[in-house]
Amino acid sequence: MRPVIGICAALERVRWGPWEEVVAMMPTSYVHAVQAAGGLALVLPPDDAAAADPDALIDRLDALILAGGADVDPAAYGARPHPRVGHTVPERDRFELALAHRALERDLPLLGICRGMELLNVARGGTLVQHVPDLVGHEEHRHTLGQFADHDVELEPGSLAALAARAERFAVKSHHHQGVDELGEGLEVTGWSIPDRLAEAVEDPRSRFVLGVLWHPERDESSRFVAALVEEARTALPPRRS
Ligand SMILES: [Mn+2]
Repeated sequence: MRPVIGICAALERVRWGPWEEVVAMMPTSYVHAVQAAGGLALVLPPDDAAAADPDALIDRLDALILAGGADVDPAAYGARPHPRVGHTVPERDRFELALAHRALERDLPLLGICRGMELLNVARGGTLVQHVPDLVGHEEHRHTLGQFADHDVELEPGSLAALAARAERFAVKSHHHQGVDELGEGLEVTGWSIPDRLAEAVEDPRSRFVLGVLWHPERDESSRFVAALVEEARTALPPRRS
């Protein structure tokens, strides 16, 4: 049986062919990374009924990916918007936060990528740096629209992040606007950008597999992060309601 990996869709206004409308979408890089690892990718559009009753959806999943995209609404962590905060999608925030809360309670394997790592931190009560250049003084985590900035990361030896990567220092594809400010409850920082030491990986050592990375492993065929999630989903028993 292929483990079912839910991937939370983005909601964006998109133009293609003769059409322009709001689309629930997911780059195929995420889908292909799941499929290449032997998982069945299920793209999940925001759904207020599922946000109100996340079990109905989580019962059908073996793991969850919180994907990249728009900035999380600062209201979600009690902050006022920074002048440089990007556009936000409250319907997506509502859905993903509800799903993340319940997935964490049920110890469903969870991988947060970029925005997804930020959302994981907010789901655990943490806050975000709304404009990373304020913190590091440069634009090297997102220097060009539509292109990745490459920087190295260093991972804590023995952490889930390092075990998933099978490496402790390597180059990553970075394109993020925000980062972790106050760390969420139960999370530990296990990865840092080089040389500016921004928190780039967080995990919950008390969970089966709860990991967030600020870079884009799904866009890197040599990366093992998505495969590690699929392997965990395949080997473990389905998570139980309680
Ligand atoms: Mn970065």
